[in-house]
Amino acid sequence: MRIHEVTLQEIRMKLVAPFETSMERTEARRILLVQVNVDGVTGWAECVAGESPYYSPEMIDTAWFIFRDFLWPLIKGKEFATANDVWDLLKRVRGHNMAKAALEAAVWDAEARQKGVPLAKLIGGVRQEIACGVSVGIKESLDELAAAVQKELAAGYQRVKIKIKPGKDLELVRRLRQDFPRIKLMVDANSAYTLKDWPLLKQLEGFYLMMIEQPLGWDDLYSHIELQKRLDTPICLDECIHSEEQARAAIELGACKIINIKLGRVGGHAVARRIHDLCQQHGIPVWCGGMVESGIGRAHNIALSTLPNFILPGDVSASKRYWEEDIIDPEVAVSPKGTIRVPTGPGIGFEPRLDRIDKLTVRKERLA
Ligand code: OSB
Ligand code: MG
Repeated sequence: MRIHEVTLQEIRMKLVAPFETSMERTEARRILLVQVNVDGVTGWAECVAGESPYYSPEMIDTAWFIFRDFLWPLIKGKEFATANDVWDLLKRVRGHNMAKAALEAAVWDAEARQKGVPLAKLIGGVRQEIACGVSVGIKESLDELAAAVQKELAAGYQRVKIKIKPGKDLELVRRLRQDFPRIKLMVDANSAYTLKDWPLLKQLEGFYLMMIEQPLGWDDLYSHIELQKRLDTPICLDECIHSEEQARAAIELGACKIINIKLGRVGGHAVARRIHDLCQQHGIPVWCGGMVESGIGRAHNIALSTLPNFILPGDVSASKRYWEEDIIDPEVAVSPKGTIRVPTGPGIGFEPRLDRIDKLTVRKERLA
């Protein structure tokens, strides 16, 4: 296989409602889409880097720059046997996993399309449908939060994650447990606490949460090890797990009991699968995280979620939770039991709507 041409394009999409975390409030996304031409077959992926370097050091502009000036020259003109080999071709560049993942995942889509098989099958997936949860952002009031959760439960979602931050934590969870005593509930702090806050995090244990996601520093395994020793509730790591080596260290050192795998954060399907396998060998359940993706990123997340150890509901939810109109056909829909059916067509199994994508495009660059 050889990549003959790459197209980068930035689209702007307004969210149906603002999404607020301990890091920032987002009203519209700037999304980098990647199209590769692999031996005449087109593959698509989305770079999940955000508008700011607040979740990870990467953001859309660094991703675009690294992609064009460093990743593309490493792979341009190179022959490789499968998409699984792309990661190694890029290894001279350190970090920039979201940029690498976008390139790698687009090649996986092209390979699956070229072979006429669903991407889920090609990466070793085993499920026909995946279990869905939602990530609910920070709201103005407790009533507003409870109403938002009620709406998601009515739509069928199997578990609810809420975002928390200092000052907006215990009372949120207390209120939701009052209104919804039996739901699968978890919290995500996006690194808003330090180890000194452990007594407060300990108090959350009274509300039988499924897990507490990334409470402490984005790159601080040590503090999570110390915290997990003091908590019975499982810690789930997100930001900290950006490589197979970090995953191994986190598992062996007891920094977490669950891992959230995000394609972009770990650098693509090949590494995601290796982390998945490692977790499976150690009895660590995984689930697929989200990055407020358009349909193209969402489609890759659906494929990833079909691997056997994705046994907990992920943050992969319906297009209409985010967008008035998505950029794929069909849109991602969730059943009343909170599942998404895995498409059976070749590649990601959803067709990018080229006319709509072009209308939303604010910047486009061809690399050849
Ligand atoms: O921590 O999982 C996170 C969104 C942006 C950055 C980080 C996170 C999130 C989410 C949203 O929780 C998940 C989604 O619905 O796509
Ligand atoms: Mg998270």
